Amino acid sequence: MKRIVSGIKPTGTLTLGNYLGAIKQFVKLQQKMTDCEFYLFIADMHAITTRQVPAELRKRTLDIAAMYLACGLDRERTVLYIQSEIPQQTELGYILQSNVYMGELERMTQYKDKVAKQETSITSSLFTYPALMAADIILYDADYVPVGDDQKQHLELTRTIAQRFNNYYGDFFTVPEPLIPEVGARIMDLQNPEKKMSKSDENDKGYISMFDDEASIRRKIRSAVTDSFGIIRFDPENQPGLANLLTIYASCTDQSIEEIKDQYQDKSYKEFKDDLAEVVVGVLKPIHDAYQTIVKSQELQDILDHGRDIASDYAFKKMRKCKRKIGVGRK
Ligand code: ATP
Ligand code: LTN
Repeated sequence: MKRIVSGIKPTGTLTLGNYLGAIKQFVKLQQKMTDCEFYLFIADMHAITTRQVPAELRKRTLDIAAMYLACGLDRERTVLYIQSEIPQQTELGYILQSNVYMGELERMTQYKDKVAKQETSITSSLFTYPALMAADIILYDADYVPVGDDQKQHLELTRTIAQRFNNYYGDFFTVPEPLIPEVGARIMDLQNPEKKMSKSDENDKGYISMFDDEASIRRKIRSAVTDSFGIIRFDPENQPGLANLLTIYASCTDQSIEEIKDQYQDKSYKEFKDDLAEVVVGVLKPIHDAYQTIVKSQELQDILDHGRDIASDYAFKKMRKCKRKIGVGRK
């Protein structure tokens, strides 16, 4: 059986970008790829690469677990777990640090962007992050990894690391393939459509949180930056704000951008935005309602216990073999 693995960091709030770029794809893939197993986790060890408040981190970890389920993942076919509860993931992350070069890590744009934003107090784990991410994936011999566009480079490095390990020690890890959605892989900031919608942004007008109430969603869409052309067309270069809104519409409704463009050809931006707000509220409200029940439930705890046990079992066996391969410890 093929295995799909992906994770989300519990930093900041989940955004519409995380939903359309990642979680919605997981749900769609589950419907399409009925012969695959899904290993989905909350990447709390990645979250601490930047300073977190412990109580908030713990709360957000559960929030994300509940959100995964509220979005409609099939509970029977999902192994849902928390990264820190599988210590072999971190252990392999350390081993993989010895299979990746400084120059490769220095080229990672996510790292470079974060350094540019933060400038001081850059932790060494933020730098070595891609080794841990590679471990998250190859420990389980993932065949496919569904992610948004921003993770493409990390996935390429994961493949390089797996191949390098296999070349030196003999075939051992499956080399994974990324799965990046055609529409919705890069949802942009509503106030600055040149940069991706990010949950760690200080300006909350730029992103729609999955926890936003209806009024905030409507307000944020109404005040999203567009342009002065006044014509509804898909032109990311000259009308990036509008192109982003069209992408959000298409991704939420599973319609093509072409269809939506035709539908709104003679309409004003205001009419389009009002309808888009309804579409987004229509998607997020039922998820939010489901989340509120799930987050408090014992079932969530049981699912996470079960996920930890299944993932642990695989991780334990794979790591034992891995250590034998590389010659650490006694045989
Ligand atoms: P940050 O913005 O704080 O760096 P993040 O949202 O990029 O965090 P994660 O929460 O780990 O980091 O991302 C989870 C998944 O959501 C990844 O697959 C990522 O590619 C996807 N994703 C994140 N932002 C967007 C976006 N704006 N558009 C599409 N997909 C996104
Ligand atoms: N690095 C990713 C989150 C992440 C991930 C993973 C995604 C950590 N481990 C494994 C897919 C597979 C990010 O910053 N968005």
